[in-house]
Amino acid sequence: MTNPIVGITEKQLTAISKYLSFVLRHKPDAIGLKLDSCGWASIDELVDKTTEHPLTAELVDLVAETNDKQRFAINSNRTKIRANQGHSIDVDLALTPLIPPEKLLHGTAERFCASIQEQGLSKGNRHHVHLTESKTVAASVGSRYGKLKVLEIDSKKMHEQGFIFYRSANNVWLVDNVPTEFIHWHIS
Ligand code: HQG
Repeated sequence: MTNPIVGITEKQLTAISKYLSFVLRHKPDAIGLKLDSCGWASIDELVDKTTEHPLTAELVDLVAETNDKQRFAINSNRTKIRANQGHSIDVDLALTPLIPPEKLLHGTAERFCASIQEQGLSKGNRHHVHLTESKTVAASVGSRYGKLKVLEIDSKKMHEQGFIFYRSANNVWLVDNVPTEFIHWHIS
């Protein structure tokens, strides 16, 4: 199968993914690549120093985005890449910026909606606004505060505009805030 975006096969994508895992998790030295203390490498530098695959920045993006286990993270301005886990070299991962799905959900109560419509979703006392892929989770979170309202968030658009998303170990998506223009009100 050939990928229409860059004309590359799934098999080649897998080979590049394995190569990136090797370089970013274990042996950046093998190609003379420098990682920072959090494991990030410059995509330009990675592309420049790679000789065994026909690597481009677009291809790095594609591999990171399509990887079955989301092994890689790309920063918000798409200049850096790192492996999300599995390192044998010493890096400090903390929370990993991730590419979010196209839409995420936020469960809230109807009584908060006028304020949310005005100010967007804010994190309040928490470190982040909490979002989920699961309608069931959104419903149970929102129902804690009154009559349920589930909001749909344009997370892909937010990501494209530079918002940084994280996903906790238990699959809660986290973002600093959600301005109103990314919120859809039509569901539930
Ligand atoms: C609302 C639980 C007015 C927001 C769950 C929410 C979750 C606004 C409430 C995690 C607003 C805050 C978080 C605005 C947001 N005006 N209301 N501008 N912006 N709100 O509990 O998302 O048990 O702090 O919609 O599973 O409900 O803590 O946030 O209704 O993942 O581990 O203000 O808490 O996990 O409520 O829940 P919360 P949340 P834990």
